[in-house]
Amino acid sequence: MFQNNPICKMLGITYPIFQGGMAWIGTAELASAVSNAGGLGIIGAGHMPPDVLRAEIQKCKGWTNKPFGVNIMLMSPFVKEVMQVVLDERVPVVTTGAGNPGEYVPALKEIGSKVIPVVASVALAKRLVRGGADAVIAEGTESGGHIGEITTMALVPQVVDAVDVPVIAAGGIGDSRGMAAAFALGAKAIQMGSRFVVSEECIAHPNYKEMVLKAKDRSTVVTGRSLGHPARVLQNKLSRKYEEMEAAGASKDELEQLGVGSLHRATHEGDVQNGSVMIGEISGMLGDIKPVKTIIEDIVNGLPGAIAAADETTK
Ligand code: TUI
Repeated sequence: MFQNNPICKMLGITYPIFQGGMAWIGTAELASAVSNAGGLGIIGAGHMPPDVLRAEIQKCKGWTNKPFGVNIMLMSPFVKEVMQVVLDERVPVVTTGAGNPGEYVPALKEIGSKVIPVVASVALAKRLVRGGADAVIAEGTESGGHIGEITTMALVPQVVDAVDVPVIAAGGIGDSRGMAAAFALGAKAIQMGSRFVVSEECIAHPNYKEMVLKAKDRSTVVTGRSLGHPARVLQNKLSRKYEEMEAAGASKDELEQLGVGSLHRATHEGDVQNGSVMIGEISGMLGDIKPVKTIIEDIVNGLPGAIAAADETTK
């Protein structure tokens, strides 16, 4: 299986499954587990200062001999410095999110890193591929955290038609059915974040994982639209306070202030009422905490059945 898959061949991985590079919880523990299980583990740099990222990369190198990646969050105040760290450390795969990484692509390609930006539109996908991106991750609005406007179902085939590099589908994918659907839309690989949050290896606080396990299909809301950076989170005390303040005409500064430190409060302190519990719309179908290896094996082993079930419908 996957011997001819262009993403597996390009990156030297066994399964075309990326782990989304999540801020605070996409640590070396999770990334090395995903890479050791045959997928692509990705360290989420988030707002990490450069020395913290370097230590995380070195831990990951110590725990796996397989390829892994770093996700650079382009809204980070340390973006230039963390970019230098991934160059120094010769990280094999660099993904980016929350912006346009165009100016950094040449330097990364120069040292032989594969550059795979997350895009939420056809226009940015085309621009980045012209600028040398090796593949693109088309991420739908079903995802957790910072999101674009278009659904995975509508975005992936439009990006596939617009570029001549492999497309990785992200957003709303959490099992074999989602993977089969992504392949049907023309994607060559998938990226999952939420499914890996509820893994044994993910260091998220137990309260965070428990709230995700209890979530239903309509448990997420999107905050931050008026600030220009919408984020999908589980509805809680903080999201309700945010909505109230927004409706009452609070200033951008006051709204921004609510978000400061809120992700860490949920992921590390376990305060899932006053913190941001970022998660995707599939959280309603996540019912158990499993080892990363089991998550990946279950999805891969279920794939032929999911494809056969789709085929059955055509008879
Ligand atoms: O980046 C993500 N998800 C994230 S980042 C994050 S940390 C954060 N903290 C505070 C505020 C905001 C974020 C939590 N979750 N996903 C990848 C992603 N990228 N989704 C959407 C985009 C995107 C949006 C616009 C990519 C490019 C883009 O382009 C803008 C442009 O310049 O054209």
